[in-house]
Amino acid sequence: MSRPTTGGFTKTEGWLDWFEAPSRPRFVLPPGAVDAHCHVFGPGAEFPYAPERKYTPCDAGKAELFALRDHLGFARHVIVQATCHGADNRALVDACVSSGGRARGVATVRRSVTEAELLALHAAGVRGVRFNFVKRLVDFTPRDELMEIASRIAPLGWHVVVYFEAQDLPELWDFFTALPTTVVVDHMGRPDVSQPVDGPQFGLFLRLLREHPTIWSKVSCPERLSVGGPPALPGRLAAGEVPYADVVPFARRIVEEFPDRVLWGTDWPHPNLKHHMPDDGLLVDFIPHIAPTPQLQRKLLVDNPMRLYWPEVAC
Ligand code: 0GY
Repeated sequence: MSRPTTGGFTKTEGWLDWFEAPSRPRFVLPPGAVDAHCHVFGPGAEFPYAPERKYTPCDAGKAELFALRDHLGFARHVIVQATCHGADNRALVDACVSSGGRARGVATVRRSVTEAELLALHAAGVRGVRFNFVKRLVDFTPRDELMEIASRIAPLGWHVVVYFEAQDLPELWDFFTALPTTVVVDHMGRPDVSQPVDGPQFGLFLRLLREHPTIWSKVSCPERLSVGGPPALPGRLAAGEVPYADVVPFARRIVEEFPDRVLWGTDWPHPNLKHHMPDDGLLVDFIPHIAPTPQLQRKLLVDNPMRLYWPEVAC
């Protein structure tokens, strides 16, 4: 079914809307689980998309996000500013404020942001900023501007979320390791999962985590990273089928070696997927394959995100 983008915005051609009726996961999430990476898009009529955006998504507002949270069984979520909203965080702030304390945010800000604006974002629930280095999504921002922003948000206790592609890690290494905050890497630094898990590309990312205990990783987005593609049948798994099996060794390696520095998220509403839209219920069923014990699941889904986003709440 088509959900046209509103507010005079037309979706990017070929845009895939989110999965209409996600299955109920077989994996039962631990109480208090956090979806630590999701987005809101607009709606464009209320929260216009940024002029500098590289794509125009379908509208995907807070009501649909909250419904998905409840359907999948999450207690809380972390809403990450998507590039289609640039540094206009109003949709994210509105969702956080409307969530009754169940959402935190990761914003995008420019060098021109004022102290009062940062404090207002904090009051709304923002706990981090996102620096995006994926060239198809953003124009280049000078590193000194990003470093200045990082030094200004550090006293608030915020962290920096970084999004980049694996081939760019060598060039970004010195910048990441100089950041004065905790650094959270989106989607495992986007490894090429057709390369060996013990190969040099993923090895470099593991080395980054080993040598820098302030760097964390989201073990998210198997649907984006998989070369093998989605499960054969929409909405259910065949007997013994592992969803996005080719991504499992990568994510599991990180979870097992760095259990206290990993986060997981749905990435709903899944921007820029060209070939298939994942069933979010099956994405949840990916979790026990990468975090095979209740202890690892609890760290990944509850303890770690709570420490980073809700430190004031005792788990
Ligand atoms: C993601 C991935 C993507 C997009 C964005 O902010 C964004 O536009 O993050 C992508 O296209 O790979 O995490 O949502």
